[in-house]
Amino acid sequence: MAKQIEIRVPDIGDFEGVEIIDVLVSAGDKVEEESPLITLETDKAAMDVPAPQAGTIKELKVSNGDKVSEGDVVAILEIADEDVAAAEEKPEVADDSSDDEATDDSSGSDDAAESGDDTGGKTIEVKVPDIGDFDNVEIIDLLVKAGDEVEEESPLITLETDKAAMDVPAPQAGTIKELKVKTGDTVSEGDVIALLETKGGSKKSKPAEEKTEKEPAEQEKAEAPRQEPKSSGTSKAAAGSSELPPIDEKSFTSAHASPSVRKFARELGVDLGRVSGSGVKGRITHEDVKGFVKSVMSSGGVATAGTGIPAVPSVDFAKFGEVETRPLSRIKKISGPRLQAAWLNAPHVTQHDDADITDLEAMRKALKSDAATVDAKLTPLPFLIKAVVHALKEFPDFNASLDPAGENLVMKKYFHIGFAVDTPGGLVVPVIKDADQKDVFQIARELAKLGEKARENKLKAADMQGGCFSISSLGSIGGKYFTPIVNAPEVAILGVSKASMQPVWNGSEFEPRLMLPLSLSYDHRVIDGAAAARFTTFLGEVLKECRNLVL
Ligand code: CAO
Repeated sequence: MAKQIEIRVPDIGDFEGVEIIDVLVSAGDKVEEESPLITLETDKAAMDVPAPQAGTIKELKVSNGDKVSEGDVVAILEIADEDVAAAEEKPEVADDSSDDEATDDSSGSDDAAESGDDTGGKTIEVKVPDIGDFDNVEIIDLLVKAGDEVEEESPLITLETDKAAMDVPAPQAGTIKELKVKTGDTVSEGDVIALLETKGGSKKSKPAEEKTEKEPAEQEKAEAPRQEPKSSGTSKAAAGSSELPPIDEKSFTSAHASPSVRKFARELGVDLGRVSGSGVKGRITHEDVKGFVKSVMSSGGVATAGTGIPAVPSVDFAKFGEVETRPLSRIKKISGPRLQAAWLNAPHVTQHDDADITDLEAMRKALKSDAATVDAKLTPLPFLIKAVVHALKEFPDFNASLDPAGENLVMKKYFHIGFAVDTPGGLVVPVIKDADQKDVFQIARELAKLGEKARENKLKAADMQGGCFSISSLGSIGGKYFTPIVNAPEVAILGVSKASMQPVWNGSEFEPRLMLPLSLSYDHRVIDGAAAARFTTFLGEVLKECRNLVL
């Protein structure tokens, strides 16, 4: 008889309340055993929760953005009669396959200690898979420790090349016996990173063994010809992908994406190297892949949607004089693609204006000693954050984001304001959460705390998430007006330059007033020019009045 089972979040290490960044199936979908169902993302890595058996999704219990922990139910799976029977027979199937494994042992695989006894406890070496042409790649994160239980495809370590970060997943489910590497080590293809004791009686021990020998990147390559959609053109995806640019294996391999996203991209024939990631740390999500296909299709099959732009010609600078090559900082490598994605996806316009902050400056100076007693440094920025919150309440479209399909505006009812911090490693944007519920002193203290963490490279992912609107203040440095890049998927950003005394006509004479240059960049898909001019005018009035900016 058909049976229904609950699919739960497996052991995901020490993580609690992990965000679901992708729901990969819908109710009614048929899934195979091990098909990825949802993608979770911690501040360290993304991981998929796979289907424990083949069946049909009866009900999804979670949606994008939900937070889950080990044991939480994510879906109800209905298993057909024949699959129930097959599942009950599984131990015998595994027994049968052990013979094959024993045979495989003699094939020269150095994946270790494979006795052919599938009662469990085989220890195999987990090696760095094919990572393209990269050698001596740095390990930036260890995601497991000795003793941890891991599922097949769980990420074990994160490597970072000069192009992207990528995870090395577990080739099979099991227990980490020993880690052979540590953060900061450099590794190349074939290096052993861990010893894994595989789970006994594995339901798919034979395929898993194959995977051990062919790590994911290599496997993807092996699958590529089969999945390249050029010839058949029968499925919708295949028909579309015949117009997509061909996959460049090197850039595909080095793209920052989870195994399920890689598989999905292969199926559609999408070159991940051309897709900009909107996930944490620039990770490419399923939505990014879909968005890429959509943009290519809607532009007549030519990859002109920002990701397929012609390359800048490469120049041998050494021909013209002495040069030195310096690697980009880690922050720049991560923020660069995000800035580029924002610049290319959002049609930017910048509205400039001046705000009269003469009275605000007098008030700020008067409050400075009060601020010092509560350990806060009162610069103009906390007042600007309060003023922006007023403007966002008046113009809610500025406190919104376009949904991935570009058809709806997601209106946010909270006021989390990001602020750009210039650090030795590059630009980061921590977020002041619930700025509407804090007074300027609290905001000033938080700005100082987050600014210090940023400069010491100690910001956590959570410190930089959830922003609705950003402010980039160059006021302490100098200059007048600039065109900040919208921190997409936010729809607007306020650039602030250095205030200076200006002669302002008051109707009868010129008066010296302290004027603050404002530059509001906005995503013209969401914000019209008139709305932007209203926003900056309103902001200017709030700053000039300045009465409501303390509490
Ligand atoms: N006009 C005139 N003076 C200003 C000012 C403005 N718009 N903004 C700040 N100042 C003054 C402050 O009042 C302070 O002077 P006092 O000590 O006399 O009061 C001085 O400049 C230094 O301020 P600060 O830099 O310590 O503090 P802040 O709140 O203005 O800025 C922070 C904090 C984190 C935003 C800043 O340190 C920073 O990193 N700015 C750069 C942001 C950036 O790089 N943006 C570009 C992004 S796009 O590449």
